[in-house]
Amino acid sequence: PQTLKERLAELIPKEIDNVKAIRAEHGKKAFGQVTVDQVYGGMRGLPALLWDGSVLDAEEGIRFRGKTIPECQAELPKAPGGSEPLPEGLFWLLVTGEVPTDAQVKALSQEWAHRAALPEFVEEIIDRCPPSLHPMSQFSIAVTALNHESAFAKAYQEGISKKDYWGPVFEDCMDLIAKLPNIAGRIYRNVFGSGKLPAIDTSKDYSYNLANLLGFGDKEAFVELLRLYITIHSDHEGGNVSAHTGKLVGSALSDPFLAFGASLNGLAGPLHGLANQEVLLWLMKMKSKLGDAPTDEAVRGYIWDTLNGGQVVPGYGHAVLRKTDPRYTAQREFALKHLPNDSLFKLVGQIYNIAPEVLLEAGKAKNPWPNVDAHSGVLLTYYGLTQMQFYTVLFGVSRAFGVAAQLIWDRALGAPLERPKSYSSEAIKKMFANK
Ligand code: CMX
Repeated sequence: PQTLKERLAELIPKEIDNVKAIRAEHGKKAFGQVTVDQVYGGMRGLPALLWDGSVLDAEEGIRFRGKTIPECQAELPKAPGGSEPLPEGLFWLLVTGEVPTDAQVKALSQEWAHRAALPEFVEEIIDRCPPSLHPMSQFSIAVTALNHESAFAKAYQEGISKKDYWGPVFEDCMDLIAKLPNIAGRIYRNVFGSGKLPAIDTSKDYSYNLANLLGFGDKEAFVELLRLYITIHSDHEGGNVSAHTGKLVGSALSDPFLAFGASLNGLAGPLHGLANQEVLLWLMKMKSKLGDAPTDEAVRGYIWDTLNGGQVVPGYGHAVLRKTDPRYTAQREFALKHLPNDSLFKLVGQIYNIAPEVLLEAGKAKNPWPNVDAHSGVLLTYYGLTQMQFYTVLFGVSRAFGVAAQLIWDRALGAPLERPKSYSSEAIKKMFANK
């Protein structure tokens, strides 16, 4: 079958023409006003970035290349006997906008398996990290160190022409994604002490190998969960902290390892990816305080205590979304199918019925509904992956798919260095003094 790189080589000249035509026709048109509040307010709603893999609608949630999560579940290739989409197919979709064949997905699984080995010095770096260093810090260090092997950094030193950037960036992105399971598996086993890493099985798919490296290869339902998990966590348009950071750093022509290492440092923040760890900690504290089957009143009181303590309710709210996150819904449906009677799942469902009311009554959060992080930990816990400090690493493995797809396109389209304008408060005051 045609490889992803071959297909990409056909698509790039067409997309360059497409962008030229868009800019010729619309280049001088304005999206609208930029207000002073947006500059102080974390740039909410400011149109500022090009991102092709996915677009987020505030009401409906994410679409990957125009397809909703249920559409991806229906249309993307699956493992034999499986019912969740293979992330390999999602990556093909993010990069090309097209649904691949089973054979193309299989070839991608094999290619990633063949690229999966880590340089020895990266293994040693991970092994030297103290188990008390947060898994996300270890993850970021290891990914950054892969820059030693970057095809793009090497080609740049050798004077590669601008129009050819995308080739070695593509190679680096394929290596990046391929090597993440070995990094994640090694960190998990080092930190939580669960024995020696097995070898990658080149006949199996990416999610199986990741599950197996973590010690869960014999649990088919967990492998299915990872397929869904990676798919839904892969991409959430361009403005979120991890995606935007990767794009920004990549715009300096830092190679994909450096760019994605930076993404991971942003994902490690509690308002972003670390929220999945925070949700589980919060749930466990709630359980230990209120018992296994608390009343609605007790749960309501616990949520109020969180807010009154000046803390956020983790897993709720969103900077863009204004409805229940479809990534939450996809995980809820997985739980209804595979673990309907689990007590922690029931608690998550109970909170879903109560937290939005409380957040609305408190009156601050613009979105009282759950996001992706409100549900992921309970699924991982059910299958025995109970170490919540590791959860954001799995988010990071997934997020590489979306960031990598855009890094390839940015270099193919010759995206320039990012350099928005900043102002001091003094300058803002002066600028609007008599207006
Ligand atoms: N609990 C308590 N207060 C919340 C809240 C929540 N879940 N969500 C928003 N608020 C508060 C904000 O802290 C803010 O308070 P201040 O005015 O005192 O600063 C106010 O409501 C308005 O915020 P907003 O415009 O609704 O939300 P933002 O766009 O500023 O922030 C987010 C979005 C996600 C950081 C926020 O909703 C939050 O902190 N949620 C909890 C953490 C979380 O789940 N993060 C994961 C998001 C998904 C991901 O990236 O993985």
